[in-house]
Amino acid sequence: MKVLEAAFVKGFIRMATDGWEQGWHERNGGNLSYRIKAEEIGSVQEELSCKEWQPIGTTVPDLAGEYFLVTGSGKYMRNVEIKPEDSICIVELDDKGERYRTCWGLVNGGRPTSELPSHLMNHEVKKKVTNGRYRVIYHAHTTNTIALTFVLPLEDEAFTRELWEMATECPVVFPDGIGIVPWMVPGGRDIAVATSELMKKYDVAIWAHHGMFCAGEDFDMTFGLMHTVEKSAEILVKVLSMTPNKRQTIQPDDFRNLAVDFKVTLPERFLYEKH
Ligand code: 2HA
Ligand code: ZN
Repeated sequence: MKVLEAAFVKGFIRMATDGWEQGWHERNGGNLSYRIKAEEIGSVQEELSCKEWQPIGTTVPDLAGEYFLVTGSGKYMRNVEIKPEDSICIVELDDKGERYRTCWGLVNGGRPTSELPSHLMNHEVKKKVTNGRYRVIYHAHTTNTIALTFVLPLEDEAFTRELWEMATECPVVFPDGIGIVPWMVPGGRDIAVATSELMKKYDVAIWAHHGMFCAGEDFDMTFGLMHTVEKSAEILVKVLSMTPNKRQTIQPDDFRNLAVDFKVTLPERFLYEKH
């Protein structure tokens, strides 16, 4: 099968377009990666031709030998649908998880996303803690979430609780909460380590004054998660634009009751009393 005919590639391209249409991907902002299943890579083997090995910039031994579909560095999310073979690529990792090589795509040259270390370290953590279930890592420049990083304390508890309060579905969609990475230089190993540390317990990590990372099982769940968090952030921005004080909101006991009916566990550290 041709790469562009494969269902996982079509799903990847649709998600890139959806993110662009949300306004989350100005210029070359944001990046997407998918950990390809063995049978999926087998189905497109005929079209793969691998270039020379390159250093990843970090080490991901638990991903040795795996293949990923990723967006290209400097490529625009808005172009993924119209010129996928120029905008995205399939990479293979070596047997130590130290190097990658491009096996399809980026026909006009280039490298995988500048955030490859963060993507791969997040994949490595998620593969482990979900027993291989999670396959998608998504980074976007979500406007309202970024805006909140200028006014809320940069603490997991504050972001989780404030975003849970903005829509009843939120604690059900991200019951484990949200982690916050303080401002750091993007693209390198340090921010990758900080983010992947948070991914051990959360599916969402916010990079202060930059954007968001989400992890999930498939394209629908990962896009839906980012969309839900960002929608909630949009509501909070609107509320804070009207008044610094909410007149009424969802209370800690309301969340506890919701948790029972929806069969989710909501950590008590997010249900603190406010004064
Ligand atoms: O340009 O979003 O974080 C891609 C990015 C870097
Ligand atoms: Zn970014």
